Amino acid sequence: MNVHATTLAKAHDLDEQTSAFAGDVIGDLSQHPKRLSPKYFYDAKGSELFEAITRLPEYYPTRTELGILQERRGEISAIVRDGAALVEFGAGATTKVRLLLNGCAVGAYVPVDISGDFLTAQAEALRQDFPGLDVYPVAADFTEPFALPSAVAAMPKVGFFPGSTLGNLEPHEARAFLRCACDILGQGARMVIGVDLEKDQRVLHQAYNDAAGVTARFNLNLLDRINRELGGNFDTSEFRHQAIYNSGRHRIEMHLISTRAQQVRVLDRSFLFRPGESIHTENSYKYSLERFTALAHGAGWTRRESWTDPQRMFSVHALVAA
Ligand code: AVI
Repeated sequence: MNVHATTLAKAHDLDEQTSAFAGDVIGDLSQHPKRLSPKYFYDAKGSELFEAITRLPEYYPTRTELGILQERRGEISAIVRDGAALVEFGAGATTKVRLLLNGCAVGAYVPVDISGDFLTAQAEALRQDFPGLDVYPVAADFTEPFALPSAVAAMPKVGFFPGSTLGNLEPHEARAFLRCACDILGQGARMVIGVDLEKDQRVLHQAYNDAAGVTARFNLNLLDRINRELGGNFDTSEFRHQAIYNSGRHRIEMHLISTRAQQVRVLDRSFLFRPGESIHTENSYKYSLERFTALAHGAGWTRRESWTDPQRMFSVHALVAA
């Protein structure tokens, strides 16, 4: 816990997770420009809204990646050697990993996620559907170093990082994550990773500004979460969702824009907003095959194979630890 969070925990009698959230929110809203970390999108409501996003007609990444995993399952399964421990970084819905588990004879499945409750439920569902599969959940922040369970020590390792979650990390964080994954999985390890690609800006714009307003609700839920968990008093009707493509930086940026001058309280702090002032909530980086290859290479991985859909919207890569 940082100093800020420790002080808040004492003053407001918060548990460890809530005080870390409070410390980050207060620190980030004190920045110029203001920001909030996208890792806080995923409370129960936010996870539900994200699942709804993945089913939107405009949001192509999920169904396109699933299509590639299905279409290329023979080649992708060949990357996952028999008896390997499949380590999934950030365990979301189990749809994608089920595709791999169906096609491979893995030795064990190791889902790694910060949310212990979610992991337990997910592990239980997989044990039921794949009797005999050894599942060893690890409750950890996958962007930080963590230890693999000793039961998988002797198995070859294959990382799995679908969904282009890599794109939500800043490029230096993405490199650090890939380097850390390489160290954790060890020499000779392999990795299957999904990465969203650069494309027509109109397609990107629609994917993050859907007509039904689900992405807007997902973005605004962050303010609701601050109200719920930190006693904030954000009036969410006075903020609007904005997603724009920043072509120079190859990323979709999500913002919450204050529609008027206002003052908002979070715990015992007040924050002033100018009309039109933004809280920058998320970046979603889009890669070219070349830029992704260079990023992986700089983090100790060699790209062995890549698969895309016919429209080259999304990519799945097999990496080998150099
Ligand atoms: C989880 N992540 C890869 C999503 C993305 O596309 O960057 C999160 C998201 N944000 C808005 N829509 C979806």
